[in-house]
Amino acid sequence: MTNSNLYAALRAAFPDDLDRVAVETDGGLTYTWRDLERASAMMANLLTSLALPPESRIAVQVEKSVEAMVLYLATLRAGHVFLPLNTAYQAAEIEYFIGNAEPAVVVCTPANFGWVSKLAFKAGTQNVFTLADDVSGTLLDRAAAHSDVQTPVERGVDDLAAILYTSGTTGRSKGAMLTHGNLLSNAQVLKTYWGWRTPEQGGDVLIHALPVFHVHGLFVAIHAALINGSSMLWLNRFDPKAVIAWLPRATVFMGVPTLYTRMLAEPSLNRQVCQHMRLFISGSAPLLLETFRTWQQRTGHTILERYGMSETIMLTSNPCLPDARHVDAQGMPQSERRGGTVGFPLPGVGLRVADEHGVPVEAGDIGGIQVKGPNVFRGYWRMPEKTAEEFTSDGWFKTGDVGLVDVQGYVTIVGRSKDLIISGGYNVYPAEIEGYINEMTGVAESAVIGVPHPDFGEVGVALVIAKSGASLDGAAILTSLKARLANFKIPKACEVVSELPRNTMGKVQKNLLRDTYRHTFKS
Ligand code: MLC
Ligand code: AMP
Repeated sequence: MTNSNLYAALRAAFPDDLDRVAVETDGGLTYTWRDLERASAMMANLLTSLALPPESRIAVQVEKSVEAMVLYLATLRAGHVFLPLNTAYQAAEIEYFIGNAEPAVVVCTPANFGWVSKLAFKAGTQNVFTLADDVSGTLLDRAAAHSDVQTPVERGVDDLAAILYTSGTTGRSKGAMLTHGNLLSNAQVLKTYWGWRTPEQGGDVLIHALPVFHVHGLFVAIHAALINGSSMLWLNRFDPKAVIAWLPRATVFMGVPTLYTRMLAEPSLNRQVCQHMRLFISGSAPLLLETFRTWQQRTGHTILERYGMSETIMLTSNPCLPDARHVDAQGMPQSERRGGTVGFPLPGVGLRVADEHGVPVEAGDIGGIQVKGPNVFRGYWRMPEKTAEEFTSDGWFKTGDVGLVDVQGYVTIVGRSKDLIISGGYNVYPAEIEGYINEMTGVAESAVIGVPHPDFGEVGVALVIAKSGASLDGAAILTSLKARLANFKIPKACEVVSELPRNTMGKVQKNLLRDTYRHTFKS
């Protein structure tokens, strides 16, 4: 039997010369391919020494660092399940994730050790380590005592590799279970589709500026670099000036639209600094046509937009060659990268658009996007009913995105059937925020809507009705939310109103509210 452990496939792509630099950080650190191999072996051996049952969850809430990536690789090697958590999550959010996932190991920042370890021990976790973003912490201290040689544990394609929590439109967050096969198949498809150049072909160099606790930074970016033996220029925090300064040494950049708008605000972004670049990739949120065009004019590059989600990794992508003047190896003209679209379904990914009865619609007609393929997740962690609800009877996953496929096959996303705000590439579920607001003293009801925002693309605005006789203050509501929820979930404005528009069924008409408040942050 061949070992389908994802790490084995990534490792097989490392360059022959392991002493070459694999990662260089903006903090001045360099890591060779040998460093990645040895450090992840030591951490994997530490995990193995804990004698955990197979597929134990390793929950990780740490600041971005190369060591955090190494911990991910070590978890794969040891055959356990990586469970990354956004550093913005606060105690109530973390308590839920730990209680739901029952991790065998929790890794947190030294600063959070006090409260995180208390929650973890209460939930039955026996091992809590710390990891800081300055190459320190008990995880590294303990790993240092272990051998730097390790053979990746045998895993099959259907074995779990990671759980990513994604909030539900109703109820609590759901853990999307991704397998070694899901992750590897997607990485292999993107390797070819995006034309990654092997080290022998001159190699690609990726600027890694995204967080490493979501699909984009953790899977798409890291897998792409490792499975191509490509080196990374690594920033622990996105900084537009630092990215621009690195462009002349790089060939590929991946970002959410906010990163592109922030870079466009820098006068130092011009054609010359982008000359060496091969590919600018955008995803996780809609890229405005205005950004797409302005980027083209300023840099001479056409951003490649793609579409994916936690449950499926990458689904569609615009073509690798930027315009129709290019021909393929058979001399056939290529399709161009088309702004406002997310391109074509990736090879192996089935994508169809269905009406409200689940019947596939004609090309050009709008409906719900459904997908199928080796990239589609195994289900939601311990939620078989939720899993069943999200799949059609013939096995298609309902993405909750609304869109169309045109006659040429381009996919366009026009909206979402799920009540979701995507802010700077992070998902915010209004139902969760409304739940917190509704519990506050004096609140009768609330509605949270997404409105356009020049920096984050979309942000939340809360509209709150007071109970009769109560007096409420929007700013105080936001302050109270800040103490309890991750900062990116906090609405950017809160208004106390006397009523909310409703339809005949009594349901709040959020579309009308979105219309009323659409100019709150944009003229
Ligand atoms: C920070 N803030 C946000 C926010 N990020 N508010 C709304 N949305 C966000 N995304 C808050 C801060 O807490 C702060 O509030 C205020 O906004 C200003 O913060 P900032 O200093 O400007 O933010 P910064 O730290 O620079 O972060 C912005 C960012 C970050 C864009 C760099 O949000 C980011 O890295 N986004 C990428 C998300 C991502 O990787 N998504 C991929 C998901 S995977 P205060 O009150 O504290 O001042 C996926 C699948 C797929 O979707 O297809 O890829
Ligand atoms: P997440 O659950 O965080 O993985 O977010 C996935 C969601 O992000 C998708 O269901 C889409 O709604 C959205 N998304 C990802 N990429 C794009 C894109 N290029 N354009 C529009 N929406 C996107």
